[in-house]
Amino acid sequence: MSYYQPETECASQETLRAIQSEKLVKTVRRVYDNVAYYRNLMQEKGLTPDDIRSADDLSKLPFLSKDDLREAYPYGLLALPLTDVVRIQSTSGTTGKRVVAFYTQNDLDIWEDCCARAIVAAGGDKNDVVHVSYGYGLFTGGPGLNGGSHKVGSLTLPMSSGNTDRQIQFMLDLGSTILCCTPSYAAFLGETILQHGLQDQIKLKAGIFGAEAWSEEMRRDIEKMLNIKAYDIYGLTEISGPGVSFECSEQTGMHINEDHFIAEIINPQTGEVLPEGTKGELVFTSISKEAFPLLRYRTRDICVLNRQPCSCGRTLIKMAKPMGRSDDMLIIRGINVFPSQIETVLLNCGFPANYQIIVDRVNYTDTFDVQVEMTPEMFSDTVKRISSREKDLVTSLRAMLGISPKVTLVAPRSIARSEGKAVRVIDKRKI
Ligand code: DLL
Repeated sequence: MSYYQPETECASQETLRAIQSEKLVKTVRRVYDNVAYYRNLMQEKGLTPDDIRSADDLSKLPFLSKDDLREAYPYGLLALPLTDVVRIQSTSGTTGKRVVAFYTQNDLDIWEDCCARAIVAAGGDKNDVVHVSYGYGLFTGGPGLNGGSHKVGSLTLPMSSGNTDRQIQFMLDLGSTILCCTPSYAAFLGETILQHGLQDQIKLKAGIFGAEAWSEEMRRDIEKMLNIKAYDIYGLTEISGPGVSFECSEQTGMHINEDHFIAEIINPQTGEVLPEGTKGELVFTSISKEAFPLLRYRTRDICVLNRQPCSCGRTLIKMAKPMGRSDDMLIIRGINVFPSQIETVLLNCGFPANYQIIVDRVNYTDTFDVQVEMTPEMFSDTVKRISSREKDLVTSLRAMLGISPKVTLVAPRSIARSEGKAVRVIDKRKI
């Protein structure tokens, strides 16, 4: 088993807690002294830095939300003079004001270390060719994994997203062994490789896929198509980017880099901290950041934490795959629907994970349409067979969701492909 930084990845609980306490106390003091926005939030709760003596005092601190980041945009949460900052990244969100995150050189080093841990956990070392097809630029995916790969000493291919034929050409010519991209792009690359009959010529052994929700069924599909082991990676721009947590060989959740981030699970309605093993909203406090440290940042990701011993030897707590967001859950005709549930049904029924959910409101009633791509085999079936498949899918979706969508099977490759995060939901309702 290899580790990138075993002294922390495999440290005892006591050591990790002591690191967290020491760093938290320092971070709180620093933001109170340097960031008026935080000082006000703490003063509103009657808190001073002296009230935070260890990680056990974390729950006394106020939460921070995306709205706070928008309000403080662009420099209101910066904890250092701008002249000490060397990089800006930004969220991939398409609505509202973007969120910007700032990094000092030390912040970048730590972020890249986190990504290096993920690459090593996926079996990477200096002999590997790491093919990075996450977007580069403001999005953190490309720069994060690129930096991590450099730290590991692997040969790094900064492909960025798009131009699928060129991606595959480089993969073949340069013998890429580890692919980093969104799971939906990995599936698309897999499909294209199979279509061209090139599966025996690629040398991939592992993939590091994240930035969007994907199911276990989708993991198995990608693993089969590309003949690799597919690892999950999680992160968010506000907290640094990819590598906040990463999967190991056990593939039963992602280890959180606890020497840099303290995780909590809360009840999204009340803000109450929930015990380990309970489902709730994930909250992160960054304790190593110099430029943009966030205290108790509400991610809106619904998740579960678990500190069972892991066969890989890491002691870092694990988070489950996010199970949806406390804010992207669709409420259709009064029923809660998670896109991930629909994906699970589709894959279980033998459909590819290329689908789109279209929700609208007509005459005060919600409409709920699911368009699903057929495989080429299904597409050559008779019209009668296709419509019977549609009916079967409606039955399976109703069983899972408690509500019936209108299902339309569409031609293979007719749903627009994304080079970044897939657009799964089109909600046209103006509520
Ligand atoms: O998506 C950072 C990233 C890049 C992570 C590359 C992994 C790989 P944002 O654009 O700020 O940052 O989006 C963050 O994406 O709050 C989750 O809702 C979702 N997300 C990220 N990773 C996963 C994952 C990047 N592995 C938001 N599974 C987060 C499910 C994920 N959702």
